[in-house]
Parts: sequence; structure tokens; C-alpha cells
Amino acid sequence: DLDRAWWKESVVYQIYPRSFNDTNSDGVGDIPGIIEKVDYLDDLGVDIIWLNPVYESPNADNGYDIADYQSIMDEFGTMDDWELLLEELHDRDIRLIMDLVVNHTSDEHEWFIKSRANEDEYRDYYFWRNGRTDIDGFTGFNGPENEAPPNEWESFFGGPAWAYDDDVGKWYMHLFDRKQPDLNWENPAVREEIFEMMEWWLDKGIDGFRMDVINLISKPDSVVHHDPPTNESEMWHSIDGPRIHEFLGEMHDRVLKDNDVFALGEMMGQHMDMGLARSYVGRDGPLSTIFHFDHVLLDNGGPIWETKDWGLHDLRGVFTRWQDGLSADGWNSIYLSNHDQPRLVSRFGNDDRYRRESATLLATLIFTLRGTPYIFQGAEIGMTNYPFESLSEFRDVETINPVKNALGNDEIDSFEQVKHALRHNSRDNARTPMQWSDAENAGFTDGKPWIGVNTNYEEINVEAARADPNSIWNYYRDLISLRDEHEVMVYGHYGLLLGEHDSVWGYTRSLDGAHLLVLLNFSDHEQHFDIPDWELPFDEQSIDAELFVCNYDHDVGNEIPDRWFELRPWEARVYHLA
Ligand code: ISL
Ligand code: CA
Repeated sequence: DLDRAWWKESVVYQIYPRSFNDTNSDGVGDIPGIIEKVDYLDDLGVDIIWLNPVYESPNADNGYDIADYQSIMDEFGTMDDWELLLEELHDRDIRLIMDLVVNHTSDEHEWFIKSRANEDEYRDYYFWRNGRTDIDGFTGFNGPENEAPPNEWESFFGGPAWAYDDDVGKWYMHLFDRKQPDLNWENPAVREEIFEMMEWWLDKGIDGFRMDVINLISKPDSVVHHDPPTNESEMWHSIDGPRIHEFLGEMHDRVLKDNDVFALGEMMGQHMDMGLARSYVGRDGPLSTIFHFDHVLLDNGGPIWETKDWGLHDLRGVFTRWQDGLSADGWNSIYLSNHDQPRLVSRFGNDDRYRRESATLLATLIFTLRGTPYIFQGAEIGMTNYPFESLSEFRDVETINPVKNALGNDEIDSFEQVKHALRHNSRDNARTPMQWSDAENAGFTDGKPWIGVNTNYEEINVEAARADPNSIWNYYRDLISLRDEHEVMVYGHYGLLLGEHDSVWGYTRSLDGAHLLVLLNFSDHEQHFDIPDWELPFDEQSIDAELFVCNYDHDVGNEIPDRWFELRPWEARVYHLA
């Protein structure tokens, strides 16, 4: 029993509308711009579009600060545009999932405005708490004199996670920017509003939700039951908080259960226990699958100006733990990039000498692990990180706020000192415009783009990639269509090979007597190795091997004699055995 689902057999393409395609020359991508490209998406062969937030928003965090869940941001177009987009996608059998951002709203949302004004029952839609007066030396965070924020939590975007409101005379909680107050899920009225809003979108015909930081919605008791909160410095207790299962269970029973939807939860944190993971996405869990952060926290996780070294052992270890942990129950999401992460080829590959080879190797990984694969716009042409030269080139609060704070309090001396790390870590790497052609501004806009276009667009662009049969784009396209044809690629069991190798990641996928043998050389050097026969789940003497994917010329033959291999730099091979 394969426990089939359409969203397991699908490939997701993520669109960051602001940077995708601009049709009215204001330098900002828009929904008509996406409509212009639906045939492009169809040609690539993707099955689901995940659209980043397109709702009305003052854009303190590019749409993740929502002022109205039920209307479209003017810059992006109108509800009519959005409806046409849905229709055009559905006409091509492409599904659409929308971003659901319900851990917080914008401070310009009507609920927050009423909450501040203490109107009706709105005060308890958010967390308003008294500051602390019982401690020395922790005052002056834009609050009254001699008053400290309710607790010591730091926002994910730097500074305290509480903002003081003069009129109310209290502090409100914001785990992200101060323009993103956290909703109080303890309040049943809040949950009711959210569930109704979700049903409203489902009635419009969408196919699911990508749920933003959804495991943060239940806050720890120290905040929920105490005013001021008890002194608890561990804000990590907001992750997978005490009532998370109850809240998601209610959402499931009330909204998700009776609709055939893809429910994809973004879950912050690291090293999630596999039992917990299964409780979210297993047979009895409320969600279809989740995004975890284990691999994207390998090279950072501290301040944005720091980087950490990682090796293949770490990356392989993370994915293998999740592959094994959800093998019998649950389903993985396989992503190496999104709008919050640097470009995958710059981060996990070699974006210089082996850009094509490593980008195609990473694609091979994404499409041959067990789980739903994700393409973030631009990955399919091997777009790279941006060579930022000054702080003024950045647009993202998560980069700008912490760096300005650190410059202000002398934690760092200069931009130059942190330039290298910001170039590596900043979310803005993902947000530079999609490179469509070698025309001015990469064909993204006729106006002035809201963020710089990568200077390599003359070489790296969709038009050039589609014209070249050996391009990264054509490789993605081939892999997507192979996944449609071979069930073993979707449902096959994952088995690790060569678990101690420093540079080669090998594994098999097996289903009903069919196998894939995947070999990936994560290095700039040739690798020679053999695979011990006891590691293989088949007898290679009595089974036919066919090389069906390789990112070099197919000159290595179909055989796997004596299980002996020589892989060129960043070479990826997939054999099909049956
Ligand atoms: O962890 C991060 C990067 O490695 C953070 O950038 C990010 O804030 C975190 O992943 C949560 O992301 C989501 O919620 C944020 C929003 O800024 C992100 O764009 C969104 O994907 C707040 O809504
Ligand atoms: Ca526009």
C-alpha cells in the first residue's frame, strides 16, 4: 500500500511575485506578469505553484506582514487578476497553493488597530503585557523609563520581541518585525476568524496552503498565563508550543479534513524529534508535509554576519535522518532553496567553475530523494548569489536591521567586515529578479527594478538556457518528466550507501523489484570507489542496469561492472535497475 496522494506525485514551483515578472514597468513583479509565464511553467512541467504572499500589506517584510487576508496588494494587481491566474493554471492542470501567514498580522491589520483601541473583544487578539520593573539594567528599549520589556526574548529580526505602545501603556509581542504583532491563538475568536478565512480561499478554488512558521502559534505558559510574563529567557519554547497539536488538530477537523488539500507547514527549529515530526505529518497528523530547517542551519544560525563550515557528512546526515524517520509514516519536502535562503548552487555547489555540473547534481538530489520536490524560481537556470557591495543594495529587514543595530552598538566595525558573510547568508540573494533574457534588466522590467539584477544575466537567463540542449533548464525538465513516469522515483524506499565517504553521496531507491542507484560527487575532484555488494539491495549480476540520468555526456555505458565507479567533478548519475 503506497498511501498515494497527488501532492506526493507533484513537483512544486515557488514564485516570489515581487521578483518574477513586471508588466507595468514599476519595477515590481505582478500577477499579470505570472499569467504571462504560465506556459513557461507548463513547459517546464511543474504541477503545483506556491505563491508567496500577494495580500494587502505595507511590506515591512515583503508581504509577510498582512493587512488584509482577503484582498490583493495593489502593486501586484487585483482580485480579478488573481482569479484569472488561478483559471489559467487550472486550465493547464497546475494547482495553486497560497501562503497562509497566521502566526502574526501587520500592525496595520484592522484587528490590530481595533486591539490597540481596545475595541469590543479585540484586545485579546494579540498579546498585550505589562513591562517589568523589578530588574536593573534592562530598561530603555523604547519603553517608559525604568521599565523593561515583559521578558528577554529577542525578535528573529533583531532587538526585543516586544514593542511598547504609548496609548495602550503596554507592550505587544512580535517574534518577527515590530510591524508583525503575533496573534493570540489562545483566543477562540482568533482561531474562528482564521478558519473562516481559510475556507473563503478554499471556496475560491485553491488547492492548499503553505503555512508560514506554523509551529510558532502556541506560546509558552510563561507568556500566556502571566502578566508580566515570568522571567523566561528561552523563546524557543514558542517552537512546538504546549497547544500546537490542539490548534492544528482543530484546523484539520474544521477546515482541512473535508477538502482534498495540500497542507504544507513551515516549521522553525532544528533537530526535530522524528516522533514529533510523524505526529504532524503521519497518517493521523494534521498536515501533509513540513519544511524543516536542519540543512539550511548547517552554515549559519547565529547572527547574519557569521558563517559556519559544513561538510557532506552533515548534509547527508540531515537528509538521511529525515528519509529514515518518515519512511514508514509521513512524507518529506525536499528543498534546497527558497525566498529566505541563498541560491543553492552558490551554497551547496560550486557557482564558478562547475556551475552547470553542480546545479544539475543538486537537481538530481532534489528529484531523487523521497519526498515532494521544490524548485524556487531561478534554480532551474542556475541563478547565483548576488555580489553585494554596500548595505544600500540590500532590501531585507532580516539583513538590514541586525547589521544596523550591530554597527550602532559597535558589535561590528564596518560593512566591509561582514560583507563576505552577508553575501553568503542574506535572503536578498534569492530575491533578485528572475533572469528571463539578455535584454536590459534581464527582461524582468522596463522600469527600475526594486532590487538589483544580477550582473551575470547576459550569460544566465531563461532564453539562453532553453536554447541549449545541455542546459540546467533542460536537465530539470527531463528529471520532472522522468519522475512522472517512474513510480520508484516517487515512492521508492531510500537506502544509504557508502555512508562514510567524504565526497560521494550514494543511495538506492527501491519499489517492487525496481531500483534506482544514485551517485553524486559533491566535490571539484574525480572520485574513484567501489560499492560493497552487501550494501546493494539487489544482485547486480542478475539485474539489467540502464543509465538514465547523467549530468555529463552519456559515455560511461549502462553496465556497473564490479560496482566500480569513476565520477568526474560534481558528476551525478542515476541508474535504473529492473
Ligand atoms: O530562518 C530564516 C532564514 O534562514 C528566516 O529568514 C525566516 O524568517 C524564517 O525562515 C521564517 O520564515 C517565514 O516567516 C517570516 C518571513 O520573513 C519569511 O519570509 C517566511 O518564509 C515571517 O513571516
Ligand atoms: Ca509591476
